[in-house]
Amino acid sequence: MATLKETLLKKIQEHRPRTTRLVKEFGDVKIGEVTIAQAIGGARGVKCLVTDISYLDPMEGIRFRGMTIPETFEALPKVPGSEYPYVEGFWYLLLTGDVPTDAQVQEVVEDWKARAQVPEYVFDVLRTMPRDTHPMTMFSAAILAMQRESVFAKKYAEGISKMDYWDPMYEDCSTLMARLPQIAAYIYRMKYKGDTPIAPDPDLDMGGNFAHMMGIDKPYDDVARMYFILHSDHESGNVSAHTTHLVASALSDAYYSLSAGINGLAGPLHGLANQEVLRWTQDFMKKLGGEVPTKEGLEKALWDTLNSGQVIPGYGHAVLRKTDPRYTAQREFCLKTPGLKDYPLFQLVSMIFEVAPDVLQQHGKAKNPWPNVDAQSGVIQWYYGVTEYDFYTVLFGVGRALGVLANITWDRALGYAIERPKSVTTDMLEEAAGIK
Ligand code: NMX
Ligand code: MLT
Repeated sequence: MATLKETLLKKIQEHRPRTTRLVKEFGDVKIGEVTIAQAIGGARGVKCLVTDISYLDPMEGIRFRGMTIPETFEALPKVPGSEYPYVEGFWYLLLTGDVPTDAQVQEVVEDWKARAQVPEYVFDVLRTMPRDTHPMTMFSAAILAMQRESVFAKKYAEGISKMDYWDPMYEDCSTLMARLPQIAAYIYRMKYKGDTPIAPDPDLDMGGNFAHMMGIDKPYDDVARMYFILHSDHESGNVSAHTTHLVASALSDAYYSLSAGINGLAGPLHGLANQEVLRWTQDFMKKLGGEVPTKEGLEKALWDTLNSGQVIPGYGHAVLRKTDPRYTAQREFCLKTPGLKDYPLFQLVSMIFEVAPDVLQQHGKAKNPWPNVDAQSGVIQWYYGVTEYDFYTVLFGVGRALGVLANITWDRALGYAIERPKSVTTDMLEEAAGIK
């Protein structure tokens, strides 16, 4: 059996001529134009990134390597006794585009175990930080602290052929993936559970081990697997993926690049929205003395939020124009899980789903009035006892690492250039508009 790395090399060698040909023979072919609104408005819809790892259709939602979310969950080998697949197998799929066999999944499981030992100094760094530091700051700092171990940085300094960059990048990315679950769980237990970290169990897969290190019983292992896979990738233009790609394009290694991407994920318009959703719903329920509100009460609260100039967290999207299938996948998990289905917080989140799209449509600003992934994810965490909602974006970050690290491995394999778009001045825009 070929190893994952051997399979990846074969895929890279097969793919390289496609990229080379496109640039050499068809480099002048236009795939879009840029308007003034796009230049000022966050480059929305500008097609200037390439990835084969996932694609986001506005109406259908995400496909990982061509597969929808249900198809992905269906196709991948499952952990024995679990309903959800190995995260390790999903990593194989993202990197190669192939659904792995059981044996191929086991190779990744074993490889990650061999790389999993988190260096002691990482815990030291975390422990020196004030305990009220946001967990995303801790997570990013822990990743950055490990940069001294980068194989890519070392090989680059020694002098390595451009054709081989992907190899040490793959090594760093695999090591990061193997270590992130323990770092995340350590932050959680140190910060919120009276400083009681739980040692990893080397007999468990990534999702199972994460649940174990969090100190939460089944089916939280399946929740972890589902959560990491759902949050992994959302093509390349979102802030965390784009930032990771941008930083890596300067040939910064995976540690520098992922830490930067995680910092972008920590923004409330991006990953932090899942914490904001919980804060918003909890504040709201508190005002009602813990009662599930009426639809009228909810509608008023939504208008109050909008009228005070704030966004409704968990709603809207820069690309999607329908309900996020990641929202639907998590909603279905709630509906099929006894206890969760009738859980008051889930009922409230479901009621927001009934009321908010109409309110947002009447408000008339958001191009997409439907919920995104963040509107649903916190409820599940809360139900299983992770009520410290500051932590939710760290969970998103462990998942997001899968996508962005697979992407930067391929970036180096295909020799993507340093990213450097061109800026213009306001005078130039006014001249282009014919008003100057
Ligand atoms: N509540 C209130 N107003 C909104 C919302 C919302 N949920 N979504 C968009 N708008 C407003 C937006 O602020 C903008 O207002 P203005 O013209 O005054 O600047 C207007 O509608 C047009 O924005 P769009 O073009 O629809 O959205 P854009 O692509 O700029 O931004 C988001 C996308 C996701 C940043 C935006 O929908 C938002 O702020 N949503 C709430 C935060 C959120 O849920 N973020 C998580 C996204 C998913 N993730 O995990 O990263
Ligand atoms: C994501 O998962 O990155 C978010 O949905 C944001 C995006 O795609 O822009």
